[in-house]
Amino acid sequence: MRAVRLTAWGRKPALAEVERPVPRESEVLVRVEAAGLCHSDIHVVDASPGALPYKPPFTLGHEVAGHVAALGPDADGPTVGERVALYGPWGCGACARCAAGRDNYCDRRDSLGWHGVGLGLDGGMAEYVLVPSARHLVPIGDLPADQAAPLSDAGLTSYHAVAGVRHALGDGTTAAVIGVGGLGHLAVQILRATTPSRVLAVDIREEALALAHRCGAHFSTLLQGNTAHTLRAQSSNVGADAVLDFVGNAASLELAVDILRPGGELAVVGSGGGHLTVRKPGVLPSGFRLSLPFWGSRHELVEAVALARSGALHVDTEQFPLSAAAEAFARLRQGQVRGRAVLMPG
Ligand code: FEH
Ligand code: ZN
Ligand code: ZN
Repeated sequence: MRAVRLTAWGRKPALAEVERPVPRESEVLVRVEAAGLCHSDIHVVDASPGALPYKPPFTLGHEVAGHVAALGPDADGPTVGERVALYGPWGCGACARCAAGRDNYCDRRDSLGWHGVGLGLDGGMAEYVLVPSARHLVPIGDLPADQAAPLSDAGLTSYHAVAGVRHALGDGTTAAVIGVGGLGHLAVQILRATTPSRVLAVDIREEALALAHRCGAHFSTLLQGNTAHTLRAQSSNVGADAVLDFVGNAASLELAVDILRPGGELAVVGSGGGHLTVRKPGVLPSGFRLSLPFWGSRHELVEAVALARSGALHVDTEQFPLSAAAEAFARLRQGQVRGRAVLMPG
């Protein structure tokens, strides 16, 4: 079968012919219908030797949807032909967090040598992917594959970030989303669908503001010198009850703490290299809580899929055949992808 492989650190990912895996024991073989590209894939491809615990070669792709092609003799649950999204942050499978479907916070995450499917283990940018257990599969029904695949990371990560601050988002509250890209445009929709909050959106690109508007944001603005003042005015002059920062650089974090209401929630999702200094007394809003959400739980993926099937969550995607993987990576690197780039192995 064809697969997009990272063969060694420092090499470009390349399409190669590898053997189609055979499921053993509780494993499940999934025929891939779609695999999304994520900025984390660029970080993986660009990593210097030793920076990540992974050992190439392996197949990339951690946002995956398809249908069950074959089952190992001990696999139970899905049937051949059933359409599924892959829950991607595979943990050790044995700790309390994994047992609760929260592999994203596996107690052994740091000693595994991988971070999930396509992240140190063979992933879904291929015709088939081998899944170690049926517990990593979430039924998607007739959801189009280009929609389902990005839900498994972009959708799930956004859903998890919103879920972590939802307790602060009752009637009459305001939520701010900084960065309306592959994840942020989903967060706007998830906030609209699951909270009564007024949703504000910020980005540095005009076209992202148009996307925020299409996704249901009540107000959107470019990041400029007076943006904090503008956003405060849009939140009854008290500040936002929750800020979701999908950028995480110095400018976005500065804006986040400027617009956060005392006692509010700040979720930093983006890994843009910014930092916050915690000091009391200091300039940070009193009583605020900070979260650093990573990916999400299996149950949250079930909920994100349900939202998408109800029509409340739509992913902007650009589709590429598997043979155009190099072009898709290049476009992602140049910031030229609209929404999420998705490989369709066909
Ligand atoms: C995966 C592994 C390591 C860092 C970040 C990621 C994300 O793409 C998952 O949300
Ligand atoms: Zn990712
Ligand atoms: Zn675990």
